[in-house]
Amino acid sequence: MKSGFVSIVGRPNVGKSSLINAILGSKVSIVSSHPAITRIKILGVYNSKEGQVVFLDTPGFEKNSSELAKSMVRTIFSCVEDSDIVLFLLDANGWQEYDEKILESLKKFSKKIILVINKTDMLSQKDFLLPIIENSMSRYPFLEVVPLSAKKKDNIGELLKAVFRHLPEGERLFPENMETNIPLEYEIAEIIREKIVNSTYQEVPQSIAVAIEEFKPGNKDKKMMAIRANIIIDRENIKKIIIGKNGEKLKAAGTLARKEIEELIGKKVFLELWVKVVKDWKNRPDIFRSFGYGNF
Ligand SMILES: Nc1nc2c(ncn2[C@@H]2O[C@H](COP(=O)(O)OP(=O)(O)OP(=O)(O)O)[C@@H](O)[C@H]2O)c(=O)[nH]1
Ligand SMILES: [Mg+2]
Repeated sequence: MKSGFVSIVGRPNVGKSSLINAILGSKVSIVSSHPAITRIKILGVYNSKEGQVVFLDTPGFEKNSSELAKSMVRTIFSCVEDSDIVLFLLDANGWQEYDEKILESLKKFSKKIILVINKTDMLSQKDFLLPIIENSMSRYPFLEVVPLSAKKKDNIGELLKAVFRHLPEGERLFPENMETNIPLEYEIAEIIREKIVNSTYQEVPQSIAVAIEEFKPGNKDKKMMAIRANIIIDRENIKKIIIGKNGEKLKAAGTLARKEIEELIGKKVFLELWVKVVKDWKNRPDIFRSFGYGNF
């Protein structure tokens, strides 16, 4: 039997969270068309008859110098350090300067790296992969190169085969029925954040955090769960972007979140959302750690 840790690393928006979800066949990590969304080291446990792979979804390397971004980089490096294999994600547009920089920063760990070229569904011809693969081989002694589409769940099986080829012998690291490491409260906060983030644009998504304030059985109906969450933003002028005209945007995002949380916990949910300004929260580790970012 084989087992080990496999971290998923790459620039923001390359599809890391989509990949861990595609591998597990269920959503453990939130996905957005906006960059720099993942803030938690997310663990996804994959079991098969060959063994157990513990995948680690990591934040994308954010390009700013906030304390949050620094903490995210520490999270990424600690995941890489703990890994038996690293999956380095590139997208089907090929190498960009920022991908090169990230790969450069990983070299000091001397890890076994599999190069994953994601978003192949965006290529009009598979031939376009060849120059990318050729151009990759001189950059690092990659164990293998696996093109795939996380979104279309295409070629995921080939990636798993490649991972098992290089994984060390070992016993299970986690119970077989454990899928992820995130406490339910944070999982709920992440679902809410995904819906809010996906209803905004430009630089707003990166300014949003979600904190669960209350999570308890409903007062009147004990079978219901009452959840009160604060949507934290770092400046006042974002408030109207999130809330929208007559509160419509927040209401729509809240409805989507409520439905997904109901599915997750198997109970009806009463969801109350409040928008709150916490100035400069991204530079206040005591605060963003309480949201779960950089923890676990
Ligand atoms: N066309 C296409 N889009 C994809 C694929 N995989 C991911 N995406 C899209 O790319 C965007 C980013 O996906 P994520 O999975 O959130 O990317 P990420 O690398 O986790 O991003 P950060 O957490 O911000 O670092 C989303 O809009 C996804 O739907 C793919 O295989 N094909
Ligand atoms: Mg992500």
